[in-house]
Amino acid sequence: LTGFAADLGGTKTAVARIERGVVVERLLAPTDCAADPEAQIAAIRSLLGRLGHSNGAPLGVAVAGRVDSAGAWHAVNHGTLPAILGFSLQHALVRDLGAATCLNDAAAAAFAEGLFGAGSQSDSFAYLTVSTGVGGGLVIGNRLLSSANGLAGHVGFVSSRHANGPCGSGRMGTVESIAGGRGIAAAATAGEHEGTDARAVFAAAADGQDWADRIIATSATAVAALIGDLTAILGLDTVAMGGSIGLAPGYIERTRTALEEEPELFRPRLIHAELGHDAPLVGALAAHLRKES
Ligand code: ADP
Ligand code: BMX
Repeated sequence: LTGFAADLGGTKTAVARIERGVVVERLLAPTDCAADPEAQIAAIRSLLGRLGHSNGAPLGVAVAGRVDSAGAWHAVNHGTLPAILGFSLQHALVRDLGAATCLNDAAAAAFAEGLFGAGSQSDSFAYLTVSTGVGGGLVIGNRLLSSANGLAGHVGFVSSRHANGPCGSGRMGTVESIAGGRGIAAAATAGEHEGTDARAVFAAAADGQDWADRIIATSATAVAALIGDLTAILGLDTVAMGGSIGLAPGYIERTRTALEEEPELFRPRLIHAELGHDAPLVGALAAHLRKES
C-alpha cells in the first residue's frame, strides 16, 4: 500500500504520501466549497505536486459527494459543494494526474477501517464521519456496500426525530442538518451566536457555556439514534467514528451515553476510527490498488 492519496471534504482538502499503509507526509488546505470541479482538481494537483507526486503514480482520491459507477461526481448536499453537479471526475483525474481511482470519502474510510482498522473483525460494520456533514460507509460481509448511483451509505440523509429544518439535500429534518458541522454552526447562528463554526461551539462548550453544550448534545443524540436505526436495518456489530467532530474530545462519549437509551440489541460497539483522520486517505489508495490489481 504505497502511493498517494487525496481527500476533499466540505471544509478541508488533505493529500498524503503513503508508504506500506502508513501516511508519511500530509498537507492540508481549506476547501473552496464554491469552486467548480476543475478548480478542485487543480487544487488537489498542486498539493500533490508539493508531495512529489508525478503523473501515473498510484493515486486514490476520496471526495465528499456521491461518485456514480461512471465516475461522475455529484454533491448530495448542495449547500456544501454547490458547483459539483455531475462532473466526470474519473476521466479528469486520469487526464490530469495519469492514474487515479475516485470514490466517496466516507466509503473510502469504511473500506480502510474494514480492511485494517476498527472493522477488521466485524461482519456488519459501519464507519460514520461527523465532519462538515454526516457521512457513512457500510461494510457488510467484508464487502463495501455500493450502488450504481453512488448514494449507498449516505446515512446522514436519514430523517431524524431531533431535526425539523431544511437540508441541502432537499430532504427535511435529516441527521446531517442537525448533527454535522454545518448543522452545528447553523444552530449556533439561530441562537444568535453569529459566525460561530462547529470548532468554536466545541470551544464554547469546553468553556462551560450551556448553549454550546446543548447543541453538541443534540448532535450526539441524533447520531446515536441513527446508529440504532442502522443497527435495526443492517445488524451492525461495530461502528467506527471519524471526522473532526467525531474525533473531538468528549464527542464519542456523549454519543455512547445517548446510545444507552437504546435496547442492548440496537447498541453496537462504538469506537474511534483506528486510522483516525487518515482513514479516507488510506482507503482511497487501497481502493485504487485493488482496482489496478
Ligand atoms: P471535512 O468535512 O472537510 O472532511 P473535518 O473532518 O475536519 O473536515 O470536519 C470539519 C468540521 O469539523 C467543521 O465543521 C469544523 O468546524 C469542525 N472541527 C474542526 N476541528 C474541530 C475540533 N477540534 N473540534 C470540534 N470540531 C472541529
Ligand atoms: C455529506 C455528503 C457526503 C459526504 C459526507 C461527509 C456532499 C457534498 N457530502 O453527507 O457525500 O460523504 O457529507 O463529508 O454531498 P465531509 O465533507 O463532512 O467530509
